[in-house]
Amino acid sequence: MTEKEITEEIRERIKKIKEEFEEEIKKSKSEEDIKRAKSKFLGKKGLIQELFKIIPQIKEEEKRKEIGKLINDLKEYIEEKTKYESESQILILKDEEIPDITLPGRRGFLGSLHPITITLQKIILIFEKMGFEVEHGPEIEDDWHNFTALNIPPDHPARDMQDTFYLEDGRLLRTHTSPVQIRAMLKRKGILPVKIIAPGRVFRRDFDATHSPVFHQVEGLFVDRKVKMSELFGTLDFFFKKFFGEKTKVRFRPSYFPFTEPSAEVDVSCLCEGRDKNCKVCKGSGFLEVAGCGMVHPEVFKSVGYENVQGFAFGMGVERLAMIKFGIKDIRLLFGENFSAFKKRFL
Ligand code: 2NL
Repeated sequence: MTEKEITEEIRERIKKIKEEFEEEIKKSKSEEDIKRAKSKFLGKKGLIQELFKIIPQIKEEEKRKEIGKLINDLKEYIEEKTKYESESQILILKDEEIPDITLPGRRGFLGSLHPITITLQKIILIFEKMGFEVEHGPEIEDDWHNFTALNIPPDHPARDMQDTFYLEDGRLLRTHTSPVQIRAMLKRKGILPVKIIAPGRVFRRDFDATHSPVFHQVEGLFVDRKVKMSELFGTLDFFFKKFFGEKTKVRFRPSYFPFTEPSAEVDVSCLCEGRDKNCKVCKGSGFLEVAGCGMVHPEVFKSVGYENVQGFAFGMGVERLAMIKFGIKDIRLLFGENFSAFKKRFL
């Protein structure tokens, strides 16, 4: 063989080996396949090493350099390519893993607001339109803000361990949002009018079909130089007509709370309008109790240092309003783990 023939043959072999390598890579389906290809070509007894062994057969210096460079280039190419391929293995899917892109897409799940959130937002919006400001306060309270300032004496049953969650240090989880209003009056230092609502989470040791240990309340407070009880009645009448519908009748019954005098319970007319004597919602009475209210007790004003003022206050349970509005009979449906079943039925 002449020198020329030898170099031509080596060139041909380099080309073949490159083609063989490309074929091998194409067929590779796993990291293992690529490793095998790498050692076949780059290993100690690999095809590239075999090529290098031929070089001394070439006598001509120029040709030797040229062929050496060709083999080196191929070696570098195979090194780069196998490195790249094994790094991109993660993108190589087995046949059974290849997704069927002709399938129609799955419908996404839509989020929705919890009925308590919907109810709270509705209550807040109505009062905001009447000019009430929203106040928030701590859920962990002290005895003074939650009870004493509200004219609830130390021996009052509301303070009983059976009703209140106490912390080891004597503090407690607020049993109503009244302490928020006490704090708001203190913060305002007597600047009038005070026209606020306090929505929020409250806690009581009570759990059955109509009671949850964690529930929500909205309380309201209006304080000015002169405030009449008719303004209280008008405010709540307006609110419940907006909340349940303009046809709703609102009625007030005398009642008792330590923090208001006089005090009243608030009833709204049932959807059955009293015509269904067997109505399960109002039990045939035609009315549902939805709130408590009254004129702020002078002792409460004394606790916060307010003089020569009058005021009204009210409180309502958000879960109760939501249960009436959505027709939910068991409060546990609102907090249970099976909330999706609840949504299917009520939302
Ligand atoms: C109910 C009764 C009520 C109040 C809450 C209140 C707050 C202050 C002063 C006076 Cl700072 N009163 N709040 C008054 C009457 C009734 O709630 O049945 N709630 C669910």
